[in-house]
Amino acid sequence: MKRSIQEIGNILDRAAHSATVTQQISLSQQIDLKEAYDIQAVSIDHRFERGENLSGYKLGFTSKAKMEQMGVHDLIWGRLTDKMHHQNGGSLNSEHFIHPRVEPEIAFLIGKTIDRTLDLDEATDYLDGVAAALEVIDSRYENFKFSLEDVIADNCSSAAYVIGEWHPPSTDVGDLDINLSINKELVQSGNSNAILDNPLESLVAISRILSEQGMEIIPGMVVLAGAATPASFIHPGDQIKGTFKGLGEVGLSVA
Ligand code: OOG
Ligand code: MG
Repeated sequence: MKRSIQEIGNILDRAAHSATVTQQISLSQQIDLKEAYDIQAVSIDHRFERGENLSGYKLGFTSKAKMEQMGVHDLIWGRLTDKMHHQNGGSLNSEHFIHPRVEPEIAFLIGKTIDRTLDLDEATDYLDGVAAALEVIDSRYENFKFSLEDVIADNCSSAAYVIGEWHPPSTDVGDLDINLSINKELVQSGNSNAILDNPLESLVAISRILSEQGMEIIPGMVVLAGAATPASFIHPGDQIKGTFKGLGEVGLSVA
């Protein structure tokens, strides 16, 4: 039976809110990219109704490492809310997640409204800061498996994020070595240039995607550029640390 955009959005929000898996949409129904983003918007509206606020945007599959890990090969974008934001060094309650994974990211703090496609050489003019970040992703689908449309509808697996100390916008975010450790064991290592050859290209990409739809990114919002390495599963008791050359450390524990 074909379900409506509204119904699928409701199902995905319920899965996220109750931390229970749901079946991939694409196993029972074809949806196109536009419908997938419409479903994402419906599911996020439920978060807004519960009092969460839009805190920014994230990009996904901006590195080959991520595309290959998940078998999805197109850039995707999703919405972040204030409830997803956790303090640096803070703790994540594992009961609110299904099968969470962590990945290292670069975060941008927006300083000036972005309402058009930026050029790469002006991107930093729109920033108030750059920082090391960790993103926790938690697909609402069984076995963390999805098609491109499935993952977009599921708000790109967005679940939580942590941001390290902000650095001036002029700080070079290219060619930074990144290490991710769990319980002091190195689990992923990479370089920030794995993100579209330059993480600032993620900001250019989201400026184009959103402005073409008449959407703005406003001061105070955060943009996550996408992971530079594959993601690693996390479990209760884990101590997670991301170390970014030039940007410092960012950490999180799992309770
Ligand atoms: C989708 C989210 C991808 C990234 O940084 O590439 C993403 C997923 O892998 O579940 O956040
Ligand atoms: Mg990510």
